[in-house]
Amino acid sequence: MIENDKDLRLIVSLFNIEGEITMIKPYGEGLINSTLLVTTTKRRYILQRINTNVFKQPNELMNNICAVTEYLHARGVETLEVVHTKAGDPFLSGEICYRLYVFIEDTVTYQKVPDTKTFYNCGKAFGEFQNQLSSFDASVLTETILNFHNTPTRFEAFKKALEADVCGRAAECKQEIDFVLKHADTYYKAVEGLRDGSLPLRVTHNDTKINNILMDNKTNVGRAIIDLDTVMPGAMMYDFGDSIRSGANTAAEDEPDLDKVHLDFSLFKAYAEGFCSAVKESITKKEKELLAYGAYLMTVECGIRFLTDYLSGDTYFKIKYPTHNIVRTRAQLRLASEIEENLDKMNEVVFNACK
Ligand code: ADP
Ligand code: GN1
Ligand code: MG
Repeated sequence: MIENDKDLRLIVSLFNIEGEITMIKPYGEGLINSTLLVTTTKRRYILQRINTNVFKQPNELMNNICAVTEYLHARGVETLEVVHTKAGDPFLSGEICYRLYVFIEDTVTYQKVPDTKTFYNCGKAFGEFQNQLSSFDASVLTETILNFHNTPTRFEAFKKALEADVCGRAAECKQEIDFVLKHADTYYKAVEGLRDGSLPLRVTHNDTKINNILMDNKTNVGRAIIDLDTVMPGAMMYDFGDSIRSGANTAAEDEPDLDKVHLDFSLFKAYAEGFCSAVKESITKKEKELLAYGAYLMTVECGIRFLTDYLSGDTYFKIKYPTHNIVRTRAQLRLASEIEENLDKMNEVVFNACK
């Protein structure tokens, strides 16, 4: 964040806030937007600087978020509440774009899953989110990032970055590059299913990390799904898969010691049971067959994205040190290969959970 406290206070004062600003400070651990906690004499807010390098159409992005949150709110679902500007706009646009949300109190966000029961609750909450949006008119949504989970397209972008090798980093990533190239024939199942109609197109969240869900700080039940920037039409497996990628890893997404990176099978089972309990009425046979594969796909895809960003000079994901993206890549590819080895066992869990 380049703005100083005085600038930030000025920015916040342009929104319809209650009370006088007492404090503004950085908050959260997202990799894309910059998030700040704003405290006033009356309540708390979340101020976000929208990453317009990633989200190139902030107007359309905010229209999506308003449409989805208003739809959920009208159905009594707790959701993000967009605070409009004093001029009546859903965000502050200009060279730098800001939006303000009401802070949802008495909740916690976990960076790491604390126990199986909490992860079961996450699965249930993300499954319910898909159900809640099942009648939402997806045609009003703009695709905020084109081909976001189109793994073959991500693979093409990787090959371009490899060929360009703008930072001369390819030589130090040989093993990772080989892995991604060798697995090329495993990337197509979701896009192919959506294209030929054998998989239903749903409204999906597409970024179902555990820190994108606010859990009640007393009951640990999912209260609100947040980070709605990537709510777009997609496949059910995307949401299931990205949660397993991020939550059922025994280590952090950026763990440098690969011996610590494993699929925690009991966490996988707990999430699958929670998610399937919510979608079992609507899930199709083919979706069921590909749910566990979705965990593999989202993990390998994320590895490809980190690797592409590393080869391109770290232009997309926020990094904390120069090799951060290759460390993240290694952890994702290690997890993906373990998931691949366990797919039969994982499918069995999904089938039982959907009964
Ligand atoms: P990013 O896109 O960078 O991941 P998020 O929208 O996920 O940004 O917000 C980052 C963090 O801020 C979340 O993980 C959560 O802890 C917190 N947060 C965001 N919105 C709210 C809210 N309305 N109420 C409470 N906490 C929030
Ligand atoms: C980003 O915004 P955040 O930190 O929740 C990314 C996801 C990745 C994730 C990896 C819009 O999510 O796709 O899976 O980092 N979001 C976007 O941690 O690219
Ligand atoms: Mg987030």
